[in-house]
Amino acid sequence: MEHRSVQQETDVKVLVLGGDGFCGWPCAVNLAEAGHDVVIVDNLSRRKIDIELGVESLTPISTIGDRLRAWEECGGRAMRFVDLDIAAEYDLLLDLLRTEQPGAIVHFAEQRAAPYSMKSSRHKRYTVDNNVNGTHNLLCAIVESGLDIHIVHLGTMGVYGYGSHRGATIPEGYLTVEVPQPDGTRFREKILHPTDPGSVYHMTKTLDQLLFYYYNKNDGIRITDLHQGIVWGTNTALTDRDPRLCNRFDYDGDYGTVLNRFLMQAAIGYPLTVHGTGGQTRAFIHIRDSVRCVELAIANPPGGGDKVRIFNQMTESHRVHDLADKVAAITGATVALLPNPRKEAIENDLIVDNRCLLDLGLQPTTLSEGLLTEVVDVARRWADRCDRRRIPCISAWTATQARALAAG
Ligand code: NAD
Ligand code: USQ
Repeated sequence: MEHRSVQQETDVKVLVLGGDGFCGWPCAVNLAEAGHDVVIVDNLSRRKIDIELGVESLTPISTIGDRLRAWEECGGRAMRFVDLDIAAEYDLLLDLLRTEQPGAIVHFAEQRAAPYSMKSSRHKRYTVDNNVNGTHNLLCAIVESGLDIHIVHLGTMGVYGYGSHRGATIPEGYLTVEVPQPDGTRFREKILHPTDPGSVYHMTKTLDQLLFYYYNKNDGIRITDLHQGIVWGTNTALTDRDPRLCNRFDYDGDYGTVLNRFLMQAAIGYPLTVHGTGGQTRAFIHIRDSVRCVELAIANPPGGGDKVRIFNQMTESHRVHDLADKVAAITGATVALLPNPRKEAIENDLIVDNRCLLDLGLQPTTLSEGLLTEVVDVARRWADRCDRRRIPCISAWTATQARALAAG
């Protein structure tokens, strides 16, 4: 794939949808620091879900108003905030685009936890309604506005699935296939990589892909879809500037992701919660690289007429059990093999092509002992805020998994 020169666009008005969240907040401050005019759009649903689940971020996070004030007081370029539900308030979204006329929109605003999406029919329906309508509203509003806006969407590596790669490298979004014909000839075609979602949440991301494909083909919308791996770490140099800028740290059984959970569990002396045998292999990226990738994607937009650009936003793959062993070796934690609440392959390989972002200049931050220890230190500092009852993963994918969990 050909790219425009690195760092081409540096003063763009950017709407950051979901800019109050774990990835969105450090990304928003990073874009402001890079010289962009940033408007955060968020309905604060993630904070409301914390109330629903009776849990809080391990790190104390300020209100969005305090975050924005603190950012300015620390010398950052002022950002604005709009409280808007992109899935339900279409007219307000359209008005916002017409008023602000952004050059780019970073779209983080989805319900992003697989276990939360599997808790009940209500949670499944909410996740589909919120994620699919939000993405579709955004695409419709851009078409209706007539504006040429580059969408940078946070998708997931999970769209490819984790069952059947068998040593094959996962390409960046597209696959060239040969289709045998009845007359013995074959034709070649480049298609979207087949999807194989492992949860209702992951399924919504595969639906997003089709929406992007269609609106790009029909209306020429310029889109970069970042198929991101599991993000770990908490703060960046910018969110470290002031305690009021602190990023959230999810550790609970619904929203906590595997590596941050292991590091936090090690910090409080809780046996590391490996599901099944821990043979699951997943892709990872540090939060500092995640925000950098978004910056690179904005600085290097696709041209008019380009098809949806898909980057695999990950820097390394690891087996869950290997991660647990690594954390245990550094911290002395013990490892517990637990019944798996998910319906997923007990073991898989994962070889990923991630050359697009590397070519744009990403310098990967890999899993060093120093960075792992940094997260353990953050978790130790806030250990008294942890509610140990919220650590177990109790959201079961099917009745079979629920029975296995109940049997212990
Ligand atoms: P998050 O839940 O912390 O943040 C999402 C933000 O979007 C929240 O602040 C929430 O209030 C907001 N939001 C949700 N629905 C909205 C709506 N309808 N209107 C307006 N705002 C809405 O999640 P995150 O970890 O920051 O993830 C952000 C994006 O990145 C998600 O789309 C997720 O799928 C993707 N992603 C995350 C990870 C990860 O490990 N965290 C990995 C890969 C991809
Ligand atoms: N796992 C454990 N123990 C735990 C938690 C998880 O063994 O305590 C296992 C899970 O069973 C799974 C793997 O670790 O096999 C990853 O689980 P996860 O919760 O860390 O990640 P996942 O559910 O895939 O979702 C997260 C983000 C999601 C993002 C996705 C990227 O919540 O928004 O899309 O990572 S990816 O995994 O590449 O699809």
